[in-house]
Amino acid sequence: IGVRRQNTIQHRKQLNDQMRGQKIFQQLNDEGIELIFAANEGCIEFSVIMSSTDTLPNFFTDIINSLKSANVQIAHIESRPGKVAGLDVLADCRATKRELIEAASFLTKLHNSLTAFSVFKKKSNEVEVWFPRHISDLDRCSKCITKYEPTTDPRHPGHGDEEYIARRKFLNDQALEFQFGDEIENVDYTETEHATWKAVYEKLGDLHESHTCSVYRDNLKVLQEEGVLTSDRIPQMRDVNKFLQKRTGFELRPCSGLLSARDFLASLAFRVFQTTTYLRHHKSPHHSPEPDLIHELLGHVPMFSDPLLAQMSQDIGLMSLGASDENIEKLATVYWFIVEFGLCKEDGKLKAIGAGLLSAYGELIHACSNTPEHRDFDPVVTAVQKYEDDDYQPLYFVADSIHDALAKLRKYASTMDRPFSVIYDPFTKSIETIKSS
Ligand code: HBI
Ligand code: FE
Repeated sequence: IGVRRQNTIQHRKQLNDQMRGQKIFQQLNDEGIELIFAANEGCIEFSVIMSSTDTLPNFFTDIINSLKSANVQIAHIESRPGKVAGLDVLADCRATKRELIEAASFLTKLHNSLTAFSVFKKKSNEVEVWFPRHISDLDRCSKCITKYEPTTDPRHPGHGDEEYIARRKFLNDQALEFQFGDEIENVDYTETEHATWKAVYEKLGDLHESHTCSVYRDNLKVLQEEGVLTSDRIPQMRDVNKFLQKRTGFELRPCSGLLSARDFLASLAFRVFQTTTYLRHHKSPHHSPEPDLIHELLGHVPMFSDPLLAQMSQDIGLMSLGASDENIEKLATVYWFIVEFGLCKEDGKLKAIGAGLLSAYGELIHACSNTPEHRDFDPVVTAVQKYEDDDYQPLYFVADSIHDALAKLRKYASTMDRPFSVIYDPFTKSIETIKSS
């Protein structure tokens, strides 16, 4: 498509002064400026700006009539005050070259005060989004978003505690240095940090039988028996990885805080879980406004040890690769309601499967009580549900089982449009794409 240059204001003024109606259209052609040229006469998508010194109702009616008479399909139309005078109307259309010229010709005949008719190749909506294609590309997926920073946010329990802030920054800087292939460095946790860990570990233990799903309890038991998770010491990420590798192939990778949903979800496609390394503030051991190591280890790790939950997390990750912003939002919401705050039914009782609940004493009790609303998990509905991220959820979704949630999610995946499908190769830890026809 040959696209003519946009009129300069001066050029428009000149047109406005000298010419009217039909002549403008001819002038544009006479100048050798091509309105539109396609290699063939097939339909083309384009945008057109039409300017007039006339008022909105007249001009709008004329445009619509002209486009319609010439069989031009309008996908979107909007108007704004003209740069020079009157009105500019922008329309996204689909037509052949012949139809478009006919529409322009109708419009110039109908409308005396037309001052410009400019055609642009329409920007494609399908902007190609970069995404990691090999596990090493995750080095480029560590974009953090700032939310609940102890440096600036008074709601953060560490706000104003310089020592805590410095410690958190030290650990985050160290995490940022991590690159694919590096050995994960052991962290020398302080006695205060070990004490916070122990306090949370022991208090949550009281709720395990009554409030957590069997997958969580079974895996936690193995983690404890193998000495990976103990109440006295914060485990090292390397040791946790050894365990996860043999269970589901998941691995933890250090990250420096709350990541963008796109980066965070992309890593799940490779069975990589980006993990914070700092701990919540010791004054508020049973609640953290942001993900911290206790949440990752006590909430997520036992669940990532389950083959079905691991598969479900990877599926969400694979669905996110190259997805539109809108679909990323939906997937992040599904992830939120199932992997972070999901419930299931066991023996007629509500039990937590979500890591956000499994690592938060207060909300775990709240979620399984009669106070909040409970609805059946259905990805179509769940994906567009608004959620609360600085208080307890007023609504939780309940799956029959993890198996059931996975089945529903896979069905949902097939409805998410993407111009390609992705295949994960676990041997090379890479992604292949196949263009959909
Ligand atoms: N970043 N580090 C980290 N940990 C999470 O659990 C996390 C995240 N970013 C986004 C996110 N979780 C979810 O709320 C979804 O948006 C994917
Ligand atoms: Fe989490």
